[in-house]
Amino acid sequence: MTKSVLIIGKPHSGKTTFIAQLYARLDVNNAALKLYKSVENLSPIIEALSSLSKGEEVKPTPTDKTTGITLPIQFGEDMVDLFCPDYGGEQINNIIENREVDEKWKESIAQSENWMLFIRLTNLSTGFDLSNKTIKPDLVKSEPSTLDEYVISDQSAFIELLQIMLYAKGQDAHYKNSKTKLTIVLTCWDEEKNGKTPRAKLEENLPLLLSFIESNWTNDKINIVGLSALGLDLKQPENKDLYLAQGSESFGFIINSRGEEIPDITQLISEAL
Ligand SMILES: Nc1nc2c(ncn2[C@@H]2O[C@H](COP(=O)(O)OP(=O)(O)OP(=O)(O)O)[C@@H](O)[C@H]2O)c(=O)[nH]1
Ligand SMILES: [Mg+2]
Repeated sequence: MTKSVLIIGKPHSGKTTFIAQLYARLDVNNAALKLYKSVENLSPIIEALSSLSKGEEVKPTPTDKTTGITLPIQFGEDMVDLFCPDYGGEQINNIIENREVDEKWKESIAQSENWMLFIRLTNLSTGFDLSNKTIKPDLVKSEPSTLDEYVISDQSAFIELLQIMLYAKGQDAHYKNSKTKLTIVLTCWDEEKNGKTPRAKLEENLPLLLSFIESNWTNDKINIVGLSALGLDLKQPENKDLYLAQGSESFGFIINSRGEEIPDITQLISEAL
């Protein structure tokens, strides 16, 4: 059986890091999910794997690059060939800006019944918000072009994106989506400092998005989780040493919907399928 998990994420949201760490973990055979044979083509993530093995951060994926790897996973009784696409996150910004999906994206959207939306809360742009701006009188008198250029907030952008994707999928807007499972993944969870559940975090930071999701998906098809694919911040030299000593596959965790920490990132895939 072939399945595709469509990872959707803006630039810098942690897509490539997750895919590389997922493979590293599966490869050492120390996780809930297992590979039933070896991966045929590792070239799309070889650079990321090499960086992580040296305790270094992975490099951004160029915008025009679309790759992905197929992971042959033993999932209970089934053998699932799981395709995880990887691409430059700027492609997501282009979809939102141009309000259209190209043929490649149409195909990916059509083929996948499992979407994972990666959101890095510490990296969100809030856009122009009159309620938290002090506008100086001389600025109001000046030409409109000198005011901030209007850009939509990330919250509105995510809602637009999901609407565009649902349309591309052919979802009837009169009904809640009960076919395509949506996992909201709050990435870089090690940067979050309090013990709230992922849903509470989403509600605090992106309440409109949460409301949109809950109005457009049936409850059994939504899951909101936290992910730290690295487990810690590799910008800290002492963490780099830990990676060198123990191997990148020893790190990373997810936070399930109940707020419990699970030290096995492969379980994100079990939850998303
Ligand atoms: N602290 C922390 N940093 C992370 C984690 N995952 C990724 N990062 C960092 O976030 C940055 C972006 O990660 P990438 O995996 O390149 O993100 P991406 O979504 O593939 O980005 P593009 O390729 O530009 O679309 C890198 O500097 C990573 O080291 C994590 O779990 N914790
Ligand atoms: Mg990338």
